[in-house]
Amino acid sequence: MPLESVPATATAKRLVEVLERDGAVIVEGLAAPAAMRRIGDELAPWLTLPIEKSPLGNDRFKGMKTLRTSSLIAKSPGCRDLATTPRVLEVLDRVLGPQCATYQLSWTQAIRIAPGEVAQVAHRDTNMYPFARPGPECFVNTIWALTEFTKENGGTVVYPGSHLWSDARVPTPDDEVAHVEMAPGSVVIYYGSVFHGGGANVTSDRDRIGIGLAYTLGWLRQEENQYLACPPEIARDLPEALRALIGYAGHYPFLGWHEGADPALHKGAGQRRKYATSLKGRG
Ligand SMILES: O=C(O)CCC(=O)C(=O)O
Ligand SMILES: [Fe+2]
Repeated sequence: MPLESVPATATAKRLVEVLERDGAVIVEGLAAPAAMRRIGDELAPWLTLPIEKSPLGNDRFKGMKTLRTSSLIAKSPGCRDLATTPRVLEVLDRVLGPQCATYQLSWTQAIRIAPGEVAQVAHRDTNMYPFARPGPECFVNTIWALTEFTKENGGTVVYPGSHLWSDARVPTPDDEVAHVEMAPGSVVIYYGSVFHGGGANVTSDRDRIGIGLAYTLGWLRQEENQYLACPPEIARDLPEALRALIGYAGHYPFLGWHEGADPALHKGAGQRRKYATSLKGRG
């Protein structure tokens, strides 16, 4: 079964409607092919390494024929633009916004699945947090197509609707799966609570490369250590909104301070956003 694909003109409200139903949605052509080519060039020193040189592709979960390179905000100015794509931020405002005052980048990773790779084990990215499911969303992932994604070359596998499953339920061969098929510049947005995984690459000669940028609530620990991935020497020159998204900012009321002050607020610049709602009593 295909996952619903919507055009880049679709509103954030529409995207969230599909996300609430399926846990995932494809947005076609949200980035220009030229922007993706630029990212490919910027990341070429890492992406063109032989698979065996990947520091991360060395177990069954990360893949034996999968090359992963992280720290994308530091490595690729083009990825900075992807991370702050307005339509994606509008979706995050709606999905993560109610659970936090501000959300943040969680992990960044280019994932190259080479021919012969087997399917990654289906999982929920939210399993790293001890929240009961189903429940309020705390994690949203985006994977942008740098190459074409097909069922054959390892397009992400998603179990539509599985974000609504209870903690006890895991995928079985009887469950319906969707294969993410999309052109370079398109993006699949999915909830961290939806079961998914990288697909098997059964081609003989076509790598699949995706740019993964994930987001989480501002008061949860980020998956990738963003302060090591993008140290102050680099972060200092980034646009303020991006710097705050990485985590160089406080979260209401006083999380993440440095020398007693919110690192993102200049003297007299006012207060950071407060919680919109309280989670107390919600489950
Ligand atoms: O590469 C993909 O399509 C998905 C990767 C993934 O889900 C993960 O590494 O957590
Ligand atoms: Fe995942």
